[in-house]
Amino acid sequence: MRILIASFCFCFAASGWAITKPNVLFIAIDDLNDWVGCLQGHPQVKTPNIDALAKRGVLFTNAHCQAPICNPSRVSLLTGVLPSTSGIYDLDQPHHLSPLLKKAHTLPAHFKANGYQVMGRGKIYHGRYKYPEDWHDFKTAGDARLKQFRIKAISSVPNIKVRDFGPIDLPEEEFGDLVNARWAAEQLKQEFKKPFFMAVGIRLPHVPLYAPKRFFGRHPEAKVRLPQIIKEDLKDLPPAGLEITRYMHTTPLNHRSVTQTGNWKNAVRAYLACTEFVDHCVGVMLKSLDESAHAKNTIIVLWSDHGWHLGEKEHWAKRSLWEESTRVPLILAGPGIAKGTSTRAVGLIDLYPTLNALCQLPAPPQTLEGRSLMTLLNNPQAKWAHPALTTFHRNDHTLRTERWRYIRYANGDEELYDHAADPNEWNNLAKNLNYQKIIIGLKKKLPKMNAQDSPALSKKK
Ligand SMILES: [Ca+2]
Ligand SMILES: [Ca+2]
Repeated sequence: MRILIASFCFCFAASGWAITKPNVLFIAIDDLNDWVGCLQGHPQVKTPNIDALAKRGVLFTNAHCQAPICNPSRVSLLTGVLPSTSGIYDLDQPHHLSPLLKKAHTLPAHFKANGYQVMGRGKIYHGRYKYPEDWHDFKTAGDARLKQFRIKAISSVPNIKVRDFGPIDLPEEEFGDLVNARWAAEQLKQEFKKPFFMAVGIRLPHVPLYAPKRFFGRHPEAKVRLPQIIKEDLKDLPPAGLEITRYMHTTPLNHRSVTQTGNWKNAVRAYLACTEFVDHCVGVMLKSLDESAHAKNTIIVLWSDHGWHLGEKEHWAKRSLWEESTRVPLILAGPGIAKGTSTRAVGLIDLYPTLNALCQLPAPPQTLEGRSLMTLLNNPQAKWAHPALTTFHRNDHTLRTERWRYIRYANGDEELYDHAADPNEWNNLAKNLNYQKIIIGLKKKLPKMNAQDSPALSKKK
């Protein structure tokens, strides 16, 4: 009840005392792993603005995406429905083609249907459909960053194209992420007749890993620290796990190419620089919010759609069921939210019911499969018995609890890691008989339903 009351600001309106619902500033980051200061994923990254945000709300240090690639992760978060229920597992399956989600409200649509002013910029939905009907005001800014690799690659990795990385000599004002952050900063100075839901989707550190030069200057190549890996790490992986590490071998950004051309440090450096540029953009928005009339009545949510490998398990980018791909930054701050750190295993899918609760919105037409995080927003270390589920294509699943990661691939292959002893997931315990009880217990929590693939764009005329 304490939370409920605190979530509202009582103010005097012309008609008498009225309840003003909290605003929502919804910051989506693309492909940001745990290389954020407050998550301690990399010892050199400096993200003072995200860290400051974490201190004023609840930082979830064990939050996971529901799919380790953009579209299914975002659809799941934005509709509150698991990939294994919707059948949306890949990039080319927009939610409007899903029979199950036809009548669903996405988060922006739900806020719009319930009296909010709904605005957005940048990447919120994945893909070419922008769903303008879900917003009062939505635009995508151009991004000069997307021209550079077509003109000339910066890195020396062969055929790198869109996966290129390095500093580019363009004015910061031409980076779409800063354009969008400044748009949000301007909007936040305005008054609104209704409570607002403002979504800003930041494109970096998605490839190409280009950031303004000054962000690279902070990380001289010689001083860059590589992620910790061990030589024999792949030896205890089952065939399905090995198959995943090989996926990226068919793209130009693969471990052999990066290491044989001497680019590992350069790539790590670019990811650090891009992440710090993202943090700068987040800071632009938060500074404006703090100086605005909305400072005290705005809930801030910051999340990333999945993580990213930079050589761990000889793997690059996303598309795995390991910690590097599933773990994401997740922070909620604002009225009605305690300050603290939660180590409970939670999912991005929990955001929809959480925002519904914080803003007292009615249930949407679809059945939400996440759980409201209100208990943890009140007491970050409250009891929480639920594992976080991530799915990669049909029936390849992983469950993360506070201690364990259990992976079960569609062909029955398994991996089990004990994070209490092995935070890098080096030692696969799935075949060790001492852990069979743990596996049996976790296996029961896998989804009972594994929906067939939802229609894909390429299959529809
Ligand atoms: Ca992404
Ligand atoms: Ca291993």
